[in-house]
Amino acid sequence: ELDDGRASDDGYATKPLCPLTPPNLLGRLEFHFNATPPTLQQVADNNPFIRKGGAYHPPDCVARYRIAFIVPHRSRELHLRALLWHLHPILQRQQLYYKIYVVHQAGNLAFNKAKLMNIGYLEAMKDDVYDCVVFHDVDLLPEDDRLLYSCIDTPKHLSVAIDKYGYRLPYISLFGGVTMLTKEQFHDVNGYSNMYWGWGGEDDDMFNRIFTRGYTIKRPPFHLARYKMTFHHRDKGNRLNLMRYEILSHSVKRMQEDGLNNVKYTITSTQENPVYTNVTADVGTAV
Ligand code: UD2
Ligand code: MN
Repeated sequence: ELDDGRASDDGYATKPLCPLTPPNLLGRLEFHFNATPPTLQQVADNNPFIRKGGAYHPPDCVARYRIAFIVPHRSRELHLRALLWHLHPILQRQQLYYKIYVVHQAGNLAFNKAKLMNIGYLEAMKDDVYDCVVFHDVDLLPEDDRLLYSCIDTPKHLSVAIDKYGYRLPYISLFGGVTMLTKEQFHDVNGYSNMYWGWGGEDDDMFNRIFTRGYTIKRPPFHLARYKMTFHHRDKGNRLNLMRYEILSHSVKRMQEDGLNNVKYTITSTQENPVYTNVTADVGTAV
């Protein structure tokens, strides 16, 4: 541990900066998962250079970014195994300094994805020093490793073309799925709203926050920003939120007091597993 809280100095004094274009990318990836994706043990065996808790620091160069991956999660174990199996090799080829935090909602009451993302961010920042954060749906698998998980000067929407939506962007202000912000940008918008219980609205709320703060969203080109969504039905405990438009209509007025600065939760457990860190949180219930 270094003075500034970094988990590793990753050879800053002796190694060159990693190249802008990683040298060992494969391009378009052919894959499909059957009913049983690889086990966590198989993921670990397939990724011998992953550190405890699902972290990686490129051995030969200094990564340009330090990235916390936040995956909101509850009872999608098979999706999680597929994601970890698929994502770890890509991120290593991209020469990123990263760690994967799976934020698991305790109990079986209404799901609050946005709150889990705020919690994951705050807990990750206690764990190490990061430049930016990726929020990643557990069921989205990138189809091309030239789609770089690199942070840029504006918030970035990565899941532009998803198979489930016919590889088209459903609407122009969509900011769900896989997104990426710098630490500064995320603080500037006060993180996500904590008020969305059940399915929907929290991503559009984030779009409003970003827009209000004067950012424009960047999207990588369609032929690279492709994802497969693992098949699923709507989860139990994540019913369509019928209040979402009502809450959304006040999103900008609320943003200074609803977000990162007022998120209330209790951490039930934090576990550094071999290929990911699991943070289980009690997020409470709608009041
Ligand atoms: C869309 C958005 C998603 C989110 C959601 C509305 C895209 C591509 N995705 O996803 O980002 O805004 O609509 O809330 O635009 N989850 C669990 N367990 C649960 C419920 C949810 O793990 O019981 C997590 C998991 O990471 C999942 C994510 O929440 O991928 C989004 O839920 P979804 O997959 O049911 O919703 P979907 O596909 O409509
Ligand atoms: Mn989904």
